[in-house]
Amino acid sequence: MLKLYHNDMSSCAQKVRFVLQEKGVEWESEELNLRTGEQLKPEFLKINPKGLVPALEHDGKILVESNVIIEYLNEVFPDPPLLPTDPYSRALVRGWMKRLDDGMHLETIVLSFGVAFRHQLIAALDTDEALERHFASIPDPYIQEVQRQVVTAGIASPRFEQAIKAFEKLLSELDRELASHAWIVGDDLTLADIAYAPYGTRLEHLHLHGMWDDKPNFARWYAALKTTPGYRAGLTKWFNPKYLPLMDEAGKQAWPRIAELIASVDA
Ligand SMILES: N[C@@H](CCC(=O)N[C@@H](CS)C(=O)NCC(=O)O)C(=O)O
Repeated sequence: MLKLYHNDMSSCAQKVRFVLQEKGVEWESEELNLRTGEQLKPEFLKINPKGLVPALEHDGKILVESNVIIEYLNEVFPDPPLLPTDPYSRALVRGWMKRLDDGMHLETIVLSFGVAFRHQLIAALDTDEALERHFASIPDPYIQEVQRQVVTAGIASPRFEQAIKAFEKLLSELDRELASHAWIVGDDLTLADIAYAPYGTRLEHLHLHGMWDDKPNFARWYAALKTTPGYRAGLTKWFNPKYLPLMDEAGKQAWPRIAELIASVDA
């Protein structure tokens, strides 16, 4: 039995649902409301002490970390294969996935909070003390600090600028890579494409799709990804209409400043 602890809009959960769909396996859904802090309740902290989704339970065994989970699923359910056959290409897929864990996921948190989620937090926690209690409740001290900076200063935060620049460089690199093949590592869909799908999506939801106006290969890749059954079932089906207009509106307002930041990047 497979049970996924997840959340509708969580980027890390999106990639796991994408793989589950590609593999055609049945799974049980245990959705957590991250806004009300269900991920920090003692019963979930027993499953993932970091208080983060996704977590996968397979026949009583627990796994956390989305990239670990999708590799596991690819091994346990080999069809269709989502890793290339030759070792060098497999290593390239893992290299791309590692970059997400090495920083790009954190940069996504910076963008999401800096553009949009900060407005909801500030509205819900309307005193400095309430906001500080929220920051202090975040288990990971690094994420705590990042949230303090971008929730307080938004897109004017130097930390926000750093995140935009990191994304601009990443998208430029992906655009160059995708000039010579259909998917990130070669001509077949792999875990690398699936792992990056949620990040293109988050940028689009934050009204930052202008970031690939000058990146035709990335634009083509992202459009193709969105037509796959895995994307439709793992991402589109779960998009929460309560958040999308807020994210889009906040992004629209932030875009002129973001476009200026992008123009200053030497990618
Ligand atoms: N490296 C982890 C990151 C997991 C993570 O950051 N999950 C976010 C959703 S994408 C979460 O649970 N956030 C809860 C919170 O912010 O309290 C993974 O890849 O699974």
